[in-house]
Amino acid sequence: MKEQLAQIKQQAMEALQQAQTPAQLEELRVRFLGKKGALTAVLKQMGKLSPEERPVMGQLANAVRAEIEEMLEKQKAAAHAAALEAKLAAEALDVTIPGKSVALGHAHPMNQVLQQIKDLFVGMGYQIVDGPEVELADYNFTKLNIEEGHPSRDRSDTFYFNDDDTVLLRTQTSPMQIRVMENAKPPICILAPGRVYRKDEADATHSPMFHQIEGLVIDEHITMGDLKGALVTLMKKLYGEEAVMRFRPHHFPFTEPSCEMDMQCHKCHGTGEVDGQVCSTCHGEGWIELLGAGMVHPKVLEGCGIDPEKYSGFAFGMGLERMAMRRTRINDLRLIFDNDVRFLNQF
Ligand code: 2NM
Repeated sequence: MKEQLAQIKQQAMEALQQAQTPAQLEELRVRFLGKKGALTAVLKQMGKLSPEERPVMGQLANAVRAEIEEMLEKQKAAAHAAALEAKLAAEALDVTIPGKSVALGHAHPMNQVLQQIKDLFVGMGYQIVDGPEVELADYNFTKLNIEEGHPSRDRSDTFYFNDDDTVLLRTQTSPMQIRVMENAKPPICILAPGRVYRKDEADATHSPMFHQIEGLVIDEHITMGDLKGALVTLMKKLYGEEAVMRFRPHHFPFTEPSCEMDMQCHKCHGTGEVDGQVCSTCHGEGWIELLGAGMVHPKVLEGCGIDPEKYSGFAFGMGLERMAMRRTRINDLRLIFDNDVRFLNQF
């Protein structure tokens, strides 16, 4: 019996040493200490012992039970600690790992320039107007003093929708100005930005769709001096107070007189040369063409129901892509339309 108890103790200790989970430990408790367990089975044989041996074996059996129970508790605590340790390791939150950065977008260079120009003109009291891209030839050409047969009405230059050439994709935003002049009484002070369309093969400087901004001011006593003031103010805001401008005579059917405005090249300061080489910014011209403008033709005013004897006005137009290309210093128009974020992220 003494050997049996020693064997139970040894088996229990070995098994408990191996056990890892609370479930395994509970199974061992039942196997060794339970009602049908190994120790109980030995105690049931106590009756066969002599009265002298009984208390000795009883004491021994109790000691074995106490030792197994102690080991059981110790292993339970260890299993519990191990489980907690594993749980903590699995749920570990490393607060020192760098966060995931969220890429921030920004306005396209075209929209940056558009917003800047709109802000400037709104500050000078202009209203922004918006209108149809599908226009009547009447508004796109005739009312702008561009008669039938004029080369700019040619089918090779304009997207027409029908055979009689009466409906088209606007080639400029000026039809919007006609619409305003027909419907509003002076003073008129508007800015018309938007898409325009011309049949051009796409290359580094041409696109069949591009953007224009046109302005129009009509009131009593408006002169070429007002035109110069507004446009020089705009360009000095865009290019800096030190920018130098010049006006050259030009011709447009819808303005008389007409002019073009240039800015002195900021790279070669008008000389056309940098270090003995032809200036790459103005191609040796010394000047950079910025926009076209003029005093609205009396025939255009009259056609819109505005008395040219009482009112006069100036108008101007510029290409937005060219403004954006000057600002970003890129020389290929297609980069503006590609929308490659690796390119756009530079601006
Ligand atoms: C330009 C150049 C010069 C212009 C004229 C008009 C209108 F409708 F008042 F007659 N709108 N825009 C104009 C004048 C446009 O673009 C280069």
